[in-house]
Amino acid sequence: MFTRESSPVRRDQSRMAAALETDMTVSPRGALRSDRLMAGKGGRKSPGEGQGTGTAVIARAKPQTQRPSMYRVLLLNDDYTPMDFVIGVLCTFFHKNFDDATRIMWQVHNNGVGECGVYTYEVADTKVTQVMDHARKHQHPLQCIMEKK
Ligand code: TYC
Repeated sequence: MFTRESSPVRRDQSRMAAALETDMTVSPRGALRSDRLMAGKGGRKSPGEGQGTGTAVIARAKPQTQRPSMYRVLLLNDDYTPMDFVIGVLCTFFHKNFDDATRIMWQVHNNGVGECGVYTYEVADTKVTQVMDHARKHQHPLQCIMEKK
């Protein structure tokens, strides 16, 4: 997903290194401040610099993290898979308690589709594979799919 150079950790490390070399400080929330800004109007000036205006711009660094895309895992209705098998799937693979599993099973039975959970891509994909393998092993036509939120 990230190259060595573009990884958020590496970028943060190089930002810290740059700040150290140029007399800048890095606040925990990402703001960059120079020593002069911290000192205010009477602060230290570099040689040859005129009188400051007393105003300063503080730039907030771009956020360094991004939230992953999320995926719904769905069960589809069919006419043959036993209801207690579906409830078992919801308890085993989606960690639902019996009441929630029963409610979701009826939702699928009545409306054709129901949500088992929302996960990142790899977790959702694994759940779909586990449920499909389990249904096939027991010779039920149960279908489990994922869709991007
Ligand atoms: N419709 C099935 C039946 O009447 C029950 C069922 C519920 C099947 C949910 C699949 O995802 C499903 N036995």
